[in-house]
Amino acid sequence: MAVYFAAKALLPQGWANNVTVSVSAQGMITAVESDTLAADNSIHINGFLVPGMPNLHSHAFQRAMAGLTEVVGDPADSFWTWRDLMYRLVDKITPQQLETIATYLYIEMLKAGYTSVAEFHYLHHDRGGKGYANPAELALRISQAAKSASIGLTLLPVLYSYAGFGAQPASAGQGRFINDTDSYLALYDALSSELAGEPMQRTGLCFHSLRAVTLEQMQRVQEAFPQPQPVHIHIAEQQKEVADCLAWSGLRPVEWLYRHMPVDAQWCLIHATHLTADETRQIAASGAVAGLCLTTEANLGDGIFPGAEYLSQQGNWGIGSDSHISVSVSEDLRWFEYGQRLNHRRRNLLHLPAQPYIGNVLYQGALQGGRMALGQPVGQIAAGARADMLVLDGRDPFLATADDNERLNRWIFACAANPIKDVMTGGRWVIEDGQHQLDEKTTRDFITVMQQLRA
Ligand code: NGQ
Ligand code: ZN
Repeated sequence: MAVYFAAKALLPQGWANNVTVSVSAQGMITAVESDTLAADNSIHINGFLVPGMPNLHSHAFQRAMAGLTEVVGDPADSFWTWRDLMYRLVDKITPQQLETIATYLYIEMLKAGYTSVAEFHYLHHDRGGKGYANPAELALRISQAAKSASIGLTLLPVLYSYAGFGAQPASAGQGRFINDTDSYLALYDALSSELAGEPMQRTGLCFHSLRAVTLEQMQRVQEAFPQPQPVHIHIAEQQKEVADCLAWSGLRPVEWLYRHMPVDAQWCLIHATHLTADETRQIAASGAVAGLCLTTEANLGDGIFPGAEYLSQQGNWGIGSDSHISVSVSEDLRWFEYGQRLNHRRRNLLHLPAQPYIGNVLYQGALQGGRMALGQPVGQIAAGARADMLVLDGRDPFLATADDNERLNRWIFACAANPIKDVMTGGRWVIEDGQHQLDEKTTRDFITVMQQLRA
């Protein structure tokens, strides 16, 4: 049991003063009180205490190619030509390389403010597309990487069977992803038991996209695991996907999904970029989380989620770093607002009736949606939540001179240097003064892997 005292802490209702946070030996917050005096045994937090952010969408291996595809290949470069390059990387990665990349990335995430991550994991088989002796080999590498880094994990093994709407046969580049429903259910079962002993890890259900599965498959998976748990799916990211879905079914992807599946607050709809006004309303009303990956969506030229409209309908949302072209809570949040500004040619669009400060809306909104999407007690400094917390540098000039309403705006919109000094997950300090214990070794290993993959 440890007791922390922070002169300023961000609680669910906003900034509070002189906050005492009690943390159990199991790393859970047992009590939070504001306007307290520091007790003799309390540990003083030197800076501003905020909840760590859940990262609701990650494909860890893609970190290895970040920044390598910003060069014209085809004059019609697009999401789809980027995907061809991504498949070339997929073709090479070994289990050990995957673990190294993920460990390095997860440490980067901690330093950037993410204290838990939902890994949308579809790399299942060996390089020839054959199963490993242990079908969970690669998924367990992800689990091990999260454990080494000490980041919370919601592991989402992905059901991926087809290349396009109407059960089109998978392409050669997709061989490592493919399961049928039975092999998927077996994998899910095996992983859920493996992770049962990990206090900071759990599994969730996941369909790659409506392109990759059939309705019958989705129904069978949901029937096999009826207990409430996260369900993630990529949807309506690209206009071509919307057009193909219309051609196949006469419905747009989000329309199709809501027509056929019981989408509720357990669901996380990744991207959901291309929406009609009705679809936007439907997602908001269902309580599902829109999983926004702002920097990846910008990088891939996807389009802009109707954020202002969605927030005016109290829709749930959170952020993911997805392809990891950027790993930064503040940058992803900033781009949510900036995309809206560029789209509407106005300013200050992501506000709520009782909250005019954009940074407050962004940070608190992403915490809440992230908690839902990960299905873990995270994203809050509150009794019952896991002690996943960040300390922002009190000496940063922008933060030091901000009042309570301005502090998150200063961080998200103004700080050039990363002000995150210390990071706690599950009650343990894992980043201290910007450093992780594994920094040296993991950096060395990551450089080696990137050299190997480029050779
Ligand atoms: C993915 N990534 O699964 O990694 C996808 C690209 C696809 C994003 N959508 C592949 N950002 O959608 O087919
Ligand atoms: Zn994705």
